[in-house]
Order: sequence, then structure tokens, then C-alpha cells
Amino acid sequence: MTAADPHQGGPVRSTCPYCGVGCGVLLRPDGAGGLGVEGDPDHPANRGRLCSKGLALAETIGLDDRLLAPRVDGHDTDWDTALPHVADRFRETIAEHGPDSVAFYVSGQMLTEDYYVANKLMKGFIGSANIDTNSRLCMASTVAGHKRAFGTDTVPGTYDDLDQADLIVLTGSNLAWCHPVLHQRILAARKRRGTKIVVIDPRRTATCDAADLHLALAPGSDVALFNGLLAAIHDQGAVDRDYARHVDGLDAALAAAGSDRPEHLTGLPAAELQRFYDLWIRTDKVVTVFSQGVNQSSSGTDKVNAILNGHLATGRIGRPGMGPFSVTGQPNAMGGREVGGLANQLACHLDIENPDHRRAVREFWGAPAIAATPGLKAVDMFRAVGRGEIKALWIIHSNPAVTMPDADAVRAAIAGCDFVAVSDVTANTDTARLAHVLLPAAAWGEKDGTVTNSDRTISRQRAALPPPGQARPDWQIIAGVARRMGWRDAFDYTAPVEIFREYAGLSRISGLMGRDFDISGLATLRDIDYAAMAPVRWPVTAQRQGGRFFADGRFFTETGRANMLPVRHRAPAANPDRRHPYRLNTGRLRDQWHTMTRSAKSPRLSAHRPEPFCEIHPEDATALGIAPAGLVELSSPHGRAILRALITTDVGKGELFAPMHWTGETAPSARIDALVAPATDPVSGQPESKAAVVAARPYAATWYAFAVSAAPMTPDAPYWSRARTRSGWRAELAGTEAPADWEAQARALFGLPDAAVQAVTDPARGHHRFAFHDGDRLLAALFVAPEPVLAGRDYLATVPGTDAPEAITGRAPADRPDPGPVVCSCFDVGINTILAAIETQGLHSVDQIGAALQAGTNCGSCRPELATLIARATAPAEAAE
Ligand SMILES: Nc1nc2c(c(=O)[nH]1)N[C@H]1C(S)=C(S)[C@@H](COP(=O)(O)OP(=O)(O)OC[C@H]3O[C@@H](n4cnc5c(=O)[nH]c(N)nc54)[C@H](O)[C@@H]3O)O[C@H]1N2
Ligand SMILES: Nc1nc2c(c(=O)[nH]1)N[C@H]1C(S)=C(S)[C@@H](COP(=O)(O)OP(=O)(O)OC[C@H]3O[C@@H](n4cnc5c(=O)[nH]c(N)nc54)[C@H](O)[C@@H]3O)O[C@H]1N2
Ligand code: SF4
Ligand SMILES: [Mo]
Repeated sequence: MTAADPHQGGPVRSTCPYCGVGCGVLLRPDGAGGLGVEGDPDHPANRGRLCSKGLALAETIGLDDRLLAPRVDGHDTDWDTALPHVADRFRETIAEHGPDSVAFYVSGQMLTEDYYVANKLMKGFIGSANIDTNSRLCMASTVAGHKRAFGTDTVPGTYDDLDQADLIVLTGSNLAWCHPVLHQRILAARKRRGTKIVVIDPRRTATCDAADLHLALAPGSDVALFNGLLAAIHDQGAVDRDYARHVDGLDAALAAAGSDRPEHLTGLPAAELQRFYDLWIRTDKVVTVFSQGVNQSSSGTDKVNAILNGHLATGRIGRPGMGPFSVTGQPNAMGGREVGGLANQLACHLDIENPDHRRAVREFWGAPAIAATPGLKAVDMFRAVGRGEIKALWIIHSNPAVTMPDADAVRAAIAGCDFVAVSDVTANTDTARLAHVLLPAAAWGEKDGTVTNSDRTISRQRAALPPPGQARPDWQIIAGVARRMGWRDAFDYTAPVEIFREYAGLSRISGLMGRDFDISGLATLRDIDYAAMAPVRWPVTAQRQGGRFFADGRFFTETGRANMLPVRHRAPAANPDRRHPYRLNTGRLRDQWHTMTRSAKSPRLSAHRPEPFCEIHPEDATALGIAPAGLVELSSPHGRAILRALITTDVGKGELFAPMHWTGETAPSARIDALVAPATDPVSGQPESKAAVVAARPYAATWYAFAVSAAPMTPDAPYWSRARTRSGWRAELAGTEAPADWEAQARALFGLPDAAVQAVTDPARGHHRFAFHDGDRLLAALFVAPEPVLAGRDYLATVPGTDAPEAITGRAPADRPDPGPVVCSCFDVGINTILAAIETQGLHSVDQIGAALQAGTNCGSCRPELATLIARATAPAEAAE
């Protein structure tokens, strides 16, 4: 069932399924279920480069936890049972309660063809707009900001602008970790032309290591900062009067900007702000890259428009090396915006509120109905589920029980819904566990279609492996349900190329109605053209292909002019108070992807940060009595969490940061969205995922434990987290009540009722160590202490399956020092190894580390961290000079 490969006999050309950079990959199936993965040198996004996640893809395709058959009410079945069952439940619900009593929650990780079919079914055939996507949590503020300013959701520039800029401003973006290949591309350009880099982020991140200036603004104060810029542009006479003919609202925007006091609201010294403003104003070629620090805010849309205002006022848009640049998160976040995955738009950038657009889409589809009003946005959708108003829900390619704000309430809402279908590749997710019907989806590597990346480049994903068991591509599952709901002809697709052609055909109408999104040039692709399709940037029409928008001053508004919006600073929805004195920021780690269902299968990726944590400023930690490596308990009006404390000045006083990745499967007390309030931006409906308010205190554990095991463990403790290792698993545990019989506890944890044990226990001091063996093979080991366990963790993680007679000591033997947590995941180099080499070999640069240890010489994702290690190791000496 693998795709016809255009390069016969050669590798299959596909696209990485993680971030919106959209890197091309070359896949070489080994014939035994495995895959060789390397960067595609011909893909315009990455030119052969991959980051740590892309390079570890082969470690994530194992079938061990895959969902292999449709499952109805807990029983495996076949498609001929499952599809009619889902169709009947939706049809009955609609017949009894109307089309708005059902909903789909979909994802920016679906392929365009999957997405198109889901949207068509809901908006045109069911006749409701209750289809929303996790892009609501991700791109909605950018979409709304673009539409307010440009009339359409248009990204004006391309990646080439990053190579050609003289100043790159990264705001609310940890590009080094979240779009690593773009980050590397910027660093390469900087080497050539000396590009200046400014990072705007309340937190010090890996991205700051390469920055000329880091503005650690007060959380949520971006509007004030960019209003200050606009005022300075005006004061310094830098408004482009010529371009201003193409722009409405300049005066009102200036008036609004002038009334915000940036130095007061951002908490930044006036001199630092001035330095940034001066640099911006005197550099013609400026690109402002923005991401979730901007979007995920109750003033996210205003933040976007504040950024766009500066570029519109100076005419720095749509020309080489300049423009606002929203980087997309998911591999097809952009494609989802194009096909109309959001509840408030139609396909191909057509508007649901526009009767002409509605009529055109309906006619094109030959649809019995067309949604006339916007549907429920994600937060409202799950609220309606909780109230029992949505009675049938289909969740596709997302894990909202973990990633929605107020996640415990969302989990409860899904659990209480009359009918829930979930399409996923595994049954082991917090959301899938709540489903009545589970539908096994074909995973990345097994399916065909297209995705659009951050710079509008459409790339093919191609299958290199057969789908296992009964797994099917998402478009096929959705079309199968649609046909069984009675719409046979409209969903009679036999291959993704048919869907793509239809979609490209619809975009012709969009183009004719004056919209930006037009790929009609692809509407007549033959099957073999689609099979061989090379990356192509939209628009693709008879007249034009790719390129930039707006340098000509023509916009997609009714007037044809752009809008500058008058925006004013607004504080985040909730502010710290006596009961909840801390501001909780959340986000991503370099080597994990969202809820870890794929990335955590890779031992390499899991070694970077094997445990959830909370960054806290040293003064706050001292005031709270939180010790290094202790546990911290966070609580908000919505939920609580227990995390490992990571004491660092990377976060400001009163501010905390925790990653979003852990779940009921990997660390049930670290579901961070349980704490996040469902506050949303009034325009975009995007939740404020980065500015919850919480209380913090030490978690009063009386025992702590560290465990390694060759086989999976089933931890049972108030705090636990687990991660894969090359030799099996590792886990951290803690609790307030110590079990009476530690050996019995260990045997239960490891599922080893009878294995031979070596034990060293000191009950009076609360210290226990157990090593379980099968002959001379270590099976598992547990280390317990009344304080955070001191053990050679990263060494111990390697020993299950070996003889390791010394494992019981919990320490690495002298000839095999503990490497420490992995920094370079390509070559598996730990922090201790690097620090030792810096010291003993007197290394002074990232390149020297590369020469000595290989670290950082492959994908480059760890180079920012290596730079930090060098800086920290050499700082004291420099300070003493
Ligand atoms: N490794 C990895 N890469 C990913 C993903 C992943 O899961 N893992 N996910 C992908 C997806 S879907 C997305 S959307 C992108 C997200 O990519 P990014 O947006 O770069 O990532 P985040 O870590 O969510 O947040 C970015 C930064 O916003 C900062 N921030 C918080 N509040 C504010 C504020 O008020 N103002 C400003 N200016 N900054 C603030 C945070 O401190 C954080 O460093 O990453 C994509 N890439
Ligand atoms: N606190 C906080 N919360 C956040 C964010 C944050 O920064 N902070 N970021 C938000 C953002 S930007 C995003 S994008 C969301 C992401 O949140 P989600 O989309 O909920 O997270 P994922 O883990 O990517 O979920 C994808 C699911 O699809 C499944 N899957 C994988 N491949 C396939 C396939 O081919 N077909 C199907 N049907 N399923 C598949 C995976 O196993 C997984 O269960 O989280 C949001 N939530
Ligand atoms: S930067 Fe990394 S995660 Fe993003 S598409 Fe490229 S290889 Fe994949
Ligand atoms: Mo995202």
C-alpha cells in the first residue's frame, strides 16, 4: 500500500510530522518495519537539515502501543461495525436534537485532505459549524489579527526573508527549541551578514543565547512594548508617508499607542526600550517573528495587530528581508487555516458570515445545507459538552483532556458526554481512555497527503510503511462515516489526490472572489503529478506562483487598504493576588512533542528532560522553603500539580514556568493545563495558556524514590513520572505515607513477584535499595530516601539488562562516570561529560566541544545549550578579572 515513489528505487520523499518549519525528509524503509530518516537536501525549508526530533523519527514508529482495530465500548471490532455505529449515533443525535448538538474537535496535525473532508462534512452536510481545532489554542489570534489588518489570513513573507534580514525580532517565540531548523538558518545567515537578533520573552530561553538583546518584559505586556515602538517610529519621523496611502487607521493607532506607557507597563528600563526602538527604526530589513507568547493571551489579537502596525507604518512588509512573520506550530497549522478548520471560517479563506461565500461553497459542494453562523470555539465547545448541549463529539488527532485549559473540567466534560468517538494512533491517551468508540488511524509514515508550512509551502507527506492492523488514514475514516450518514456521492473519494483536486478547484472560486488563497493551478493535477509533486508555495494560479504579498500595497479588505488598529495594553485576565501570588507561564521543551504520544517513545528524546519540572526564581524558592530537586505543589482555582523544582534565574521573581507535555500516562500530577483558567481573547477565542495565577508551596513528601527497569513499570504514588530509556524505563516517585513493606512495594512496581533480590535497607533512616536479578542480569532497581534521592541516574538508566553488580550502590563505578542528563541527543552526550571536558580540556567554544565530543555537530539543536554551558563554566573566571 505504499505510495508510488517518483524516484523509483530511491528513498520516499516526505515531510517531518512535527513543527511548522515543515522540513523535507528522505525515508528508507528497511523492509522489517524500520525506517531510515534523513533530511531532504532538496527541500526549500531545510536543505537537508533536521533537528533532534526529526532525526529521532525512526525511534517513534514502533507498533508496541498502536491501536490496531476499531474498538466499540471496549471491544475490538471491524470497520463494518464501527463506521455505521458512529454514523448512526451522529444521525440519531442530529435527528433528535438538531445539527448543533454534535461537534468535531480536530487538529493542525491532520493532513489537508483529512481536514478538508471533516470540514466539508460538518459545515456543508451536517449543516453546523461546530467544528473547531486545536489551532484555536495555537494560531487563532494570528488569524484574527491578520484578518483585521489585511482582510485575509495572509502570511506576507517567506523563509528567505530570514536569510535576508538585518534585524530579526523574536517575540513570544522560543525558536531555538520549537523551530530549531529555522533557528539554525537564522544563525547561518547571521554568520554571513551579521544579522542582529532581539528576543522578547519574560523568560530567559535557549533562544536568548544567540540574542544581541533580550527584553524580559512583564508577562502580557507586548502591546505596550510595540505601542512604544509605533510612537517612536512617529517621533523619529520614520513613518513611510508613501506607503501610508495604502493604510487606514494610522492616526488612531498612533493616538492609542501614545497613551500607553511602555517603561511602566513592560517593567523594562527606558534605556533598554530605547535601544530596541532605535535599532528597529534605523534597520530597514526587519522581520518580526512571533509565536505563542503573542497568540496565547487574552490580548493576543491586539498583540498581533500591535506588531503589524509597526510594519505597516514603515511599509516594511512583503519585501525581501522584511515583514511580520507568524511561525506556525503544527505541521499543518497553516493548511488547517486554509481549509477552514476553525469554527468561524469556510474553506479556502472564505468567510462564513458572507452570504456570497456561503452560496459559492454550498453550490460547489452540492451540499444540502451550509452553516450560516460561526460554530463554537474550542473553550465554548467543551463548556457546551460539559453542559450536555453537545451530545455527540468526535475528536480527531488531538488530546484535549490534557491540552485544553481547565483540563480536569474538560476531561470530566468528555467523560460525561453521551457519545464520544476518538480517532488516534494509540488508545493510551488521557482523551482516548474516555471514548465510547476508538478509531485506529494510520500514523505518519503510513499515509499520503499534503501539509502547508509557515511560509505557505505545500509539501507532500508520503507513505513509506503499510498501516498496521486495521489502521486507516483519517480522510478515509471520516469519508466512511459521511457515506454511512447518507452522503455517498459527496464523499466517494478513493484516494487523497481526488480530495486535493477538489480543494484546489474550490480555491479557484476563492481567487475569483478576490481572496488570497488560490491554488487553482493545481486543480487539474494528474495522479502521477500529485505523486511526484515537489514543494510549492501558494498562491499557484495561471498568473502567479508563490512570492510575497503586500509590497504593492494591495490588500484583501473591502477598501483594498490595510488597517492599522488602535490597540491599548490590557493586563492578563487574572492578576496575582495574596492567595495566588505567582504567574505561571507554560510552553515547550526541545525534545518532546505536545502530549508525548510519539516523541516519548524515543529513548534519545526522553533523555533530554526525563521528568516534569517547574522553574522558580531562587528568592522565591528560599522564601517558600523549596530545596533544589525538591518537589513543589502548585494550585489554582482550577486544579493542582506537583512538579520537580528547578531553581533558576531564567524566570523572574514571582514567575514560574512549567512544560505542557506530561499527562496521565507519563506523570499524572503534572497535567499543567489542570491549573490554567479558560480565559480567552475576546476576538479570537484563543485561551491564555501562558498567564495563569497559582499558589506554590513545597510538597511535603516523606519519601522519594528513583527506579529503573527493563520492563514497563506501573507506579502508584501521589507523585510519579516515567520515561523511556534505551534499556527500558526510569521513574521518579514520591509520597507522604511510606509503605510498610518496601520490598513488596518494589515487587508490585516492577511486576516481579518472584525475582531474586539484593536489598540494603536502613529503616531507621528511611533508606532502602533493592536490585532484582534474573541470574546475572539486572531486571530492575529501586532507591528510596527520605529526601530527594541522590543516585547516578543517567548511569543507572543504562544498566537494566546488563549484569551491573554494583547497581545496588546507586552510584556509577569510577570507570564509568555518570554522564548526566543528555544535552546532545544525536550523539548521546550528557551534561557531566561536557562540563568535565570544558574543565579538563579548557574548551572555550561550541565548536571546540564539537571537536572534542562530537556534541552539537549533527543537527545543532543543542548548540544554544552548549553555549550556555560554556558561558556558565567560564563566567566566574571572567568575573574575577
Ligand atoms: N520541541 C517542540 N517544538 C514544537 C512543539 C513542541 O511540542 N515541541 N510544538 C509546536 C507548536 S504546535 C507550536 S504552537 C510552537 C510553539 O512555539 P513557541 O511559541 O516558540 O513555544 P512556547 O514554548 O509555547 O512559547 C514561546 C515563548 O513565549 C514566552 N512567553 C510567555 N508569555 C509571554 C508574553 O507575555 N510575551 C512574550 N513576548 N513572550 C511570552 C514563553 O516564555 C516561551 O518561551 O512550537 C512548535 N514546535
Ligand atoms: N498550557 C499550555 N497548553 C497548551 C499549549 C501551551 O503552550 N501551554 N499549547 C497549545 C497548542 S499551541 C497546541 S498546538 C496544543 C496541542 O495539543 P494536542 O493536539 O491536544 O496535543 P498532541 O499531543 O499533539 O495530540 C495529538 C494526538 O493525535 C494523535 N495522533 C498522532 N498521529 C495521528 C494520526 O495520524 N491520526 C490521528 N487521528 N491521530 C494521531 C496523537 O497520538 C495524540 O494523541 O496544545 C495547546 N495547549
Ligand atoms: S525543525 Fe525539527 S521538528 Fe520541525 S519540521 Fe524540522 S525536523 Fe521536524
Ligand atoms: Mo500549537
